[in-house]
Amino acid sequence: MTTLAAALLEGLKEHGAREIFGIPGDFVLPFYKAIEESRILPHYTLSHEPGVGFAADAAARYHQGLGVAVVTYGAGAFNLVNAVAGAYAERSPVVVIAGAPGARERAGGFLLHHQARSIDTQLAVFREITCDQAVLDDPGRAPEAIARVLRNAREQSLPVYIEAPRDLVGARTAAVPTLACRPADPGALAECAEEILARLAQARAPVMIVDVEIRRYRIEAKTAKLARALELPVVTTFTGRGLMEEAADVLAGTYLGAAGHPEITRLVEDADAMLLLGVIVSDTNFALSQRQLDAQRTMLAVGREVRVGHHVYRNVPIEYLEDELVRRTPRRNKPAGRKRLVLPYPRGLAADDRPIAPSDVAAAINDLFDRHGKMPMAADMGDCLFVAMEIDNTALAAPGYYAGMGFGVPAGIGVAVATQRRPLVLVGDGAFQMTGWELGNCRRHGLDPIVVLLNNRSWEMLRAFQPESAFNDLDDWHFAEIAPALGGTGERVTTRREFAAALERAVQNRGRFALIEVMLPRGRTSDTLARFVAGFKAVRAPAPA
Ligand code: TPP
Repeated sequence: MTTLAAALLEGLKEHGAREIFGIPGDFVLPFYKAIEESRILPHYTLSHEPGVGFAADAAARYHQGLGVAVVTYGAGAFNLVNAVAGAYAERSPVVVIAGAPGARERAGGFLLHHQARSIDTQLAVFREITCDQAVLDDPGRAPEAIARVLRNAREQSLPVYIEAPRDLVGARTAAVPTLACRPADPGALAECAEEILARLAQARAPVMIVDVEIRRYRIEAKTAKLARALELPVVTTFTGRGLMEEAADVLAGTYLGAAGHPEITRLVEDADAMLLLGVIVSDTNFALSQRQLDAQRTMLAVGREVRVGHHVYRNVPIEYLEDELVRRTPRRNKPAGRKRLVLPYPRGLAADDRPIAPSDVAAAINDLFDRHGKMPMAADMGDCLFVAMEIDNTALAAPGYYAGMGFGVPAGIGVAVATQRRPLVLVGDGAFQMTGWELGNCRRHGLDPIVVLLNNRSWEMLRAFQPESAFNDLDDWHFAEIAPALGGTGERVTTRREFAAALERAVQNRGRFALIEVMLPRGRTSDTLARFVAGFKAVRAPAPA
């Protein structure tokens, strides 16, 4: 026998959690005490629950286990909703553990502080954005409920919700069993693989498109092996940017439709068979296509389901499908030797006294990575995410589909904790206004991210869509000056020479976060965002009468 709190913590660890992010409150204080005193998992408190959620999400994306966010009832949990919605949208398995009133309080007749409508409104809200929920109000049944919920988080790669009433965290209970993920239905698997291979054999110009699930299920290497076996060129989606960093021999680049490199766009749009693995079929990934994703040429594996044309195969997890496809593909003696696409990412930035343009940021970072090796990256929403598309394909956590601002800095903290490496964060000034303060927690936690803040004093991405609106003008907050007070170093740079030098200094200077505030003119975006906006406007333009 153990306590409910210890059983939950051990269960989390067994199912792949490596750390906890959170903010305590009275309804979760007893559980927080157990977190601290048991030392089962390390914990990191941050300043605001959205940051907690983003950090847990990014950590899950990087270490491919479970992210954990622990918050108090109501005020804490509701503050986490947006981050968990984003994790759901982008299939990141974040475990939300929320404190809750105890049984006596529930029946006491008072409205309870932090309560919104009914006591269970919180549970109802999280039902919408998690794939399974457990309320631990019965210590006898709790281990089984925890096991089911954690298995589902792993199996579906989606967030789950666990509510821990504060009067029961010390109750005696048994250990949480570890339930294995359910395997594929063998009949469906065989038929599905056969149909896919038959279609690929007929195809003149097939392509493989990969997205977030292949990282969530730790199958990037397996996917590369499949691409080699099938001799398929591979592209990532926008949300999948940074995948298969280690498989440069098969990965051509990122498909951005009208905004992307024309050769990659042709590879996808001229394809007569597309094998989409773990792909979120969203507007950010496909709206700029000149051609519909018609069922005729599409084979899509996502969410343990495979659609081939109009056929749907249920209970076929993607990793089983990939193994089966490799198993059924005869090995050729001599690979066909397809010509590899080598895309020209900008580099070799002139360190002169000209003002910095957004795309110069990408060139300077490519140069930095050439000199010192790549760093794991996190990016926010805004032009910074399009700048990231101009950096060599590098592991990246970013909200490419949900597109919520405020992700970048706390995600960088999550990446630093998950990888134990120094991350590079890209963020705009609007997004930094939302969650940049979380940098103040780096010193306490021994983290030293490099943050490149693109300050155009503007919600520039919105201006790009609607240039006539003055409300997109922001003030100049002089962020670099705030950095020392938060425990880091700050530099404001305006020329390309200053920026290159500041990046180099940041790399040399370990032990505290480095904030480089890159001053950019309003009205100027990266080349990739400019193409994205133009493509988007063209798609939305009314058809000629
Ligand atoms: N609120 C949230 C949480 N997420 C959003 N995506 C938006 C609002 C709408 N939005 C999209 S881009 C953007 C806004 C407000 C402006 C981003 O500004 P900034 O971070 O400075 O980056 P920039 O566009 O200037 O590159």
